[in-house]
Amino acid sequence: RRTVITFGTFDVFHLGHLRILERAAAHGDRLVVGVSSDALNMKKKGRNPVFSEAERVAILSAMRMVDTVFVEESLELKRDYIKEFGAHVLVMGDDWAGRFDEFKDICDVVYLPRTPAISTTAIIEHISVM
Ligand code: C2G
Repeated sequence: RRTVITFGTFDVFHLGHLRILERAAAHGDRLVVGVSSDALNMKKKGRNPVFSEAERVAILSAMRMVDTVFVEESLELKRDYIKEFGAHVLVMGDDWAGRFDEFKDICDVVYLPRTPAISTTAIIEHISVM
């Protein structure tokens, strides 16, 4: 059984998120998703997410291709999370290309192309000018 792990905020869940989860799931038999905590998101992006971590966890947990969801508290814990969940492959969008190559000693590391022209920021801007 091959376990895939991926990470993200998944705020204002959109088609780009759906597509990367589908493609990540296709790399194995079990998909584990680390969802950024509200505090980690504030650190990464300097703003509160639209949806709280509890809401984002609930949405991801309901996805049929997602088997396990946990809250990612820190970017520095990635190696521990990979080991804890026994992941054979780490999948991320290519906005993170090269950034997680240090984990190639314990699992495969795959970067997938992002879905073009869709982002949480663009959605927020679109709604704010309506
Ligand atoms: N994504 C995508 N296409 C888009 C938008 C996002 O494929 N149009 C992918 C990203 O590449 C990422 C995942 O969806 O793999 C989640 O995106 P974000 O919520 O923006 O994740 P991020 O905040 O970058 O968190 O430990 C790493 C992180 O916590 C990543």
